[in-house]
Amino acid sequence: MEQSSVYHRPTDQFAYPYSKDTLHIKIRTKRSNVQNIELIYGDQYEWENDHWICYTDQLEKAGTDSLFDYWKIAVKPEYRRLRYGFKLISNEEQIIYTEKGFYPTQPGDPGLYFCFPYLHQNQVSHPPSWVKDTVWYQIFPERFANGDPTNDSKDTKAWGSESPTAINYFGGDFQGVMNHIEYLKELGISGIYFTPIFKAYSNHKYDTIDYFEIDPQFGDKETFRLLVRKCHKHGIKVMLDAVFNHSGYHFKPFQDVLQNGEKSPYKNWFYTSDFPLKGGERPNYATFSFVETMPKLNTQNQEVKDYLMEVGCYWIREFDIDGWRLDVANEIDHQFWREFRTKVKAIKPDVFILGEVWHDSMPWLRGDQFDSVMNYPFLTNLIHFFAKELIDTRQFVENMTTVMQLYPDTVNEGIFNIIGSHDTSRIVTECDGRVEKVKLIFTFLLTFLGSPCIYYGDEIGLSGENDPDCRKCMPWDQKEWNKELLSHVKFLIHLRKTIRVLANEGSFTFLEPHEGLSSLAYLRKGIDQSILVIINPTNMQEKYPIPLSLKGKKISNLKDNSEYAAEAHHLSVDLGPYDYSILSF
Ligand code: ARE
Ligand code: CA
Repeated sequence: MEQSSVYHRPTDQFAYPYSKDTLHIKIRTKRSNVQNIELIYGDQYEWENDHWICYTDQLEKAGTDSLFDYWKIAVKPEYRRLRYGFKLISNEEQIIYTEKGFYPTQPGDPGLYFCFPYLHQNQVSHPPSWVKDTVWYQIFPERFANGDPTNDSKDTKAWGSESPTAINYFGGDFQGVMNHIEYLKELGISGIYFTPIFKAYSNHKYDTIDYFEIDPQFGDKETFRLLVRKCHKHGIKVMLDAVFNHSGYHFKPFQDVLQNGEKSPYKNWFYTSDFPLKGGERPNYATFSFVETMPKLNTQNQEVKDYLMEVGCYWIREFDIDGWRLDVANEIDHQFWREFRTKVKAIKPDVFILGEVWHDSMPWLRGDQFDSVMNYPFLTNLIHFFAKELIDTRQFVENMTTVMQLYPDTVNEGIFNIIGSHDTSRIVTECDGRVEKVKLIFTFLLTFLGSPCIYYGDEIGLSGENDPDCRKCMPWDQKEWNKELLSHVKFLIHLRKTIRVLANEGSFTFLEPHEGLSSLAYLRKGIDQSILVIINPTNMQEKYPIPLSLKGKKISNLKDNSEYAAEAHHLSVDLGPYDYSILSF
């Protein structure tokens, strides 16, 4: 047995409260090296005649990636306290793994074992319950629809008349969103994530001038209030973009430091050392990236904290927004986010806190800071597999398992899955215009765990290279739409909203890919319904033998509502090129 690959720590994704009385315990072993694992557990204070009372239970294999097998068990400690260890069983040996090391036989001292000291109610952390039922739609307000030409800036271009650049404007605004609420309703989305809407200098608004004012190009506070009310009336949640890592160049406190240098009362609002401030390639003050017009805010400064906390509370309190997406969230200190969570949750307990972090986000997902993160590693795998065909099905399953195993199940239930954003090239462009691939990517997105988000225009096949080309005007001339893709997306959203198993009331398991076949299959299992999704990512026909015993089950293919009872034990499904099946039984 390869002991050096065995890994567990009683924290993060390896040990966490799942509910008020249940703990999840996970452990990782070298792939295919251990055949079986039993949990040895008990209460360290429970003894009988000098003998520690402990129990054993079987762990299940939760997934496999290219390096490891992941094992999991849910356990309900009777007294909310847990001491535990693992009995690792391979063909040739079995060994006991405890916090203090490996033992040939089960030690009798609970002090040697791992410890989950006490399962407190306030340690149980799930994203707000509505998030797992939400299908999000990301809107870049400048480019969705121009509903009010009176607020257009002077050099606004005709809608879609030219390619987007870092500096041109097309007049998108809140009225434009309201004019198309029926479109959004019909699409079936139930949450909108707006990129920044506060008064700012650029067309992307990530360079804030005033955190308490709406940008006049989008409308005013009354229009925004109307927009939120209209969204809520249609069952659509509203999430805004909090740009707290940095301000814009014209933000008054920064302007004051520019003018008054050392004498400015705001000099500690930013990371400055020498004066006067100097911009250029490498400004003498901290910035986002090296962008001189985005001075980094000192979020450890109490005045900055007070100011930004009030921003976070104000838009919830006064406009009833439902969530915050946190820009460059990973570059702001954890203490700030802990205080931010406490303050905004005090105003609206089920407000959604979504961090923009492109990498392993466990340090922010312990229940004390973010509810969720934008799942860019998810997107990377989809592009490598479906779009670029760089990896085969087995590798995709393994890479996606690696991503899923980064986090506790409680996080995965609400993780913000994306197939594109305003910071990435469009999914149809990543697929070189192959809409049949885009359809499969949407199929995966909308039948996977988590809270899916559609970047505006992806549903009608809008193209675009990376920023700024991925921010084209939404075409409202339906002749420019790929209507077949649109109806496919609508169908999937409808499925997700009507089948509880898909909206995270079901578990998720990848099925072992068949040797010689490319089809991808995964199972969403609920209490009284299972959904088996099978996707053929190739341009060849495939007959996929379902490796489940379905004898006697009534099966319906939700794609075409065909029904059949499984006579034989095993069923095979015929898949055309770039085809899929969604079987319910
Ligand atoms: C402009 C240019 C870009 C250029 C950028 C950096 O258009 O081509 O790359 O400057 O110099 C906003 C605007 C952008 C603008 C930017 C700076 O929307 O158009 O870009 O301001 O003026 C990293 C950060 C992540 C950040 C991205 C952009 O980790 O937080 O970079 N995303 C947020 C917003 C952006 C916004 C800003 C930050 C600034 O979503 O829209 O940009 O407020 C890898 C790394 C990631 C990296 C990612 C993208 O995957 O792992 O960390 O994200 O690449 O570069
Ligand atoms: Ca306008």
